[in-house]
Amino acid sequence: MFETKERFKKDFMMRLEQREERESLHAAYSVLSEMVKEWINDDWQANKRVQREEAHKQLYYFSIEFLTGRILGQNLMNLSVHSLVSDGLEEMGFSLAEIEEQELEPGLGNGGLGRLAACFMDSLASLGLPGHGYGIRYKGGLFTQVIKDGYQGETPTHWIDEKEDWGMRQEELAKNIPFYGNVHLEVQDNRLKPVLRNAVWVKAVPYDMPVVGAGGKTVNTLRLWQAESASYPLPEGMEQDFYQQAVSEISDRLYPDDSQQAGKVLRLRQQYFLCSSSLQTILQERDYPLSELPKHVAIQINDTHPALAIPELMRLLMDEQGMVWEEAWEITTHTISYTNHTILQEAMERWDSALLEALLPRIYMIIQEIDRRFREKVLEQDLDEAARKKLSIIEGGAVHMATLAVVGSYKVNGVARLHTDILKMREMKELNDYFPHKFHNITNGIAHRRWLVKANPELTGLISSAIGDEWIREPIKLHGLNPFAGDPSFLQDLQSVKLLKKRQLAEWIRKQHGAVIDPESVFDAHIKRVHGYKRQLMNILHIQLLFNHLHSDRNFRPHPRTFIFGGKAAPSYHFAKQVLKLINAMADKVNNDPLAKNHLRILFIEDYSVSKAERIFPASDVSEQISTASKEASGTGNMKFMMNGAVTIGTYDGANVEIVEQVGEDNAFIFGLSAKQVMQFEKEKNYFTNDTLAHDPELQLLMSQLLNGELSGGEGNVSYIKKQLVDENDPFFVLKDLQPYRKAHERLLSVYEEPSAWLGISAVNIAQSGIFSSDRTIQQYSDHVWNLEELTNHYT
Ligand code: CR6
Repeated sequence: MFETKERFKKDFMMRLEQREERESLHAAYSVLSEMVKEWINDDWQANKRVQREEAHKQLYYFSIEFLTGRILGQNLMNLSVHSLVSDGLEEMGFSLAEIEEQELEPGLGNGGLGRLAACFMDSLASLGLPGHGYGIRYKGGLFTQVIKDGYQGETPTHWIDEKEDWGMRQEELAKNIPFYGNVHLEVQDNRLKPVLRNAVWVKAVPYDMPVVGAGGKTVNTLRLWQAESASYPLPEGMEQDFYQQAVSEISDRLYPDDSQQAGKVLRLRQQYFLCSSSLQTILQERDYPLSELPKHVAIQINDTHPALAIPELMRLLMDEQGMVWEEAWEITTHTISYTNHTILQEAMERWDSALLEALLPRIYMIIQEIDRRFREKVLEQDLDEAARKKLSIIEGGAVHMATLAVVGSYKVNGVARLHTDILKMREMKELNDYFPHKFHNITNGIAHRRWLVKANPELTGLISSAIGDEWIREPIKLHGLNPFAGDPSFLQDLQSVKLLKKRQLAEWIRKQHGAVIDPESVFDAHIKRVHGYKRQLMNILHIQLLFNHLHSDRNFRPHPRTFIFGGKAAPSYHFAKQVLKLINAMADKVNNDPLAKNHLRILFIEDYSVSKAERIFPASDVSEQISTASKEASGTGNMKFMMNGAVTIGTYDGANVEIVEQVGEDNAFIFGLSAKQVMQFEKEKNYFTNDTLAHDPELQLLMSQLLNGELSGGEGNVSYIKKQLVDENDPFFVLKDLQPYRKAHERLLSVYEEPSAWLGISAVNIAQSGIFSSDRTIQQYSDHVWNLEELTNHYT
């Protein structure tokens, strides 16, 4: 049905005419997605058969989040029929872009971690590797952000339209998961066996989504579990209503916390629900002896959220399959590997032992035994008390999930070189000393197909006209663009493309938000979750410095800039919510100030999401990557900007370090404290905000403007900001880095005034961005961790 344009048009029309509401865009979406599903399905079934018959080793990526974004357009692109469909629809009077907008966006992730998982799914399939995702089918994705009077409000997001869902319910593959109960030792088959009595059972029903790789040949599966009532008797005294409510809660909504551990029992239920259902499936689907599991299966746990996979696999191998501890441990620790995504203490998962024990009594017993055995080994070494503590899984009444994850995995990786070094040298030093061969780095990457080819077809066309289109298959070949950084005619075209993308964004903003922005101004974007360490506060305070400067110095009339912000704050994170309010209050003030508005504009984009990101990255000139050095494990937005030719202003943090290594210091604007300096201050506790303010009247003025409520529409609106900056001595070094940040902006603007220099920098950024494709990342995981084999004949 997609073989030729004419065939497609005929088929599409025929199906549309059978629909009741055939005039509506939604009907068009429904028909088109139905056609794509049918088209994919044959290959999907064939893939499943081939992967089974050829006995390929399978990777399963366990993640509590998969932030896929919209799916239809992505599939059309990977099936190589996007332009055929787009042209065909246009001839029939439809716009594919409008049809794509009909799709409810699955927001099954908070930010970078969930989006990374989605990029990995795309790269696995596109490289022809058998890798599948296991996650949860939350009914409510991340909340919808509603800004009212400058404050963030949250409303639930329901993304599932049962009729149009890309996920296919697989009733017959449902699994049952036990919670609570008590463990009894009983004699069964002549041996003592732990049996869980009086448990509460929950049914897990999988919804399978096809993941189509580029070229359309490889189709993997993203399996999302939904919680439902099981047909088991309820424990004594439990009411049916109460039970049903508790069950439906499990897959009801995504936790909205980014880099903050919630510590709630519901979250733990979600984690176990995911691990148990996925592992049960993997073990049941196999047709090889269990002892060979590591040869056939690799399981990657995305941060510690699925770390219960370790004791759960032990449980299944011992209690259900009758293995002894040693053999089960050998298999587990050769099957599971772990990626760490943060060193922020508040994000490190530590579960209260009593809570874990009550919810998962058998699992807790197994964790205790893992801990006991590991302690015994550690005792054989000559270590001091502090080091031993760091090597304990259960410590201080809590289960330390990162320690469990390291002990139970065969490989542990950080997500950018600096982050991995910090893990090895500081956060997990003792573990790294104990297991020197486990730790390694694999720097994150992004799906260039979505973030460049799909999001920016105009730039894609320009690149291909210069160097051919092989780079789409092999993004490292973007290097071929380097000589064009000095080619005036290419740079002029690059400028035209950027201007076009800026115009498109401006037009969309006018329609959606009613705001007017000038495409000739510098588009400077800071889009990501709102968090103390990401320092949106520093950005907005810098704008106030500029505002003050404009009003005090007649000669200061800089090139117009539009500062674009987008991002959500966790609903209970008061500080971040005040920063958000501050941004909106500043926007009101600056955009309405007769003098300032000719030079500065502030735009807050409400309800930032993947689809909005797809519009902002291509239209940005400047990429704000200004986290406190050492705090951002990697960042991936930084890579999306770079690939679209935006220039980084940032700190030496996360993957920024490697971006600058790629482009050279002349092609990025780096400022501020290094990770080493930050960690030194933290260790010595010898940084004092007042020292920074003492000799700086500009900062003093700024602080008084901030603290008296002038910037935020009221003093009460900055109470948490004040607490952090003043009472807590500015832990993210916002004031300390503010003047260096301002100077970096000055340098940046002076280069921007010289178009050929600026565009040359932009071109180098694109040319050097290929290494940040997640294809490279996935190839590294495959080579160094999973040991997968490419499926035969995946490209034809
Ligand atoms: N918040 C890191 O903070 C990284 C992503 C993906 C994060 C971010 O720097 O790019 O993971 N960490 O590796 C966690 O979610 C724990 C993130 O998205």
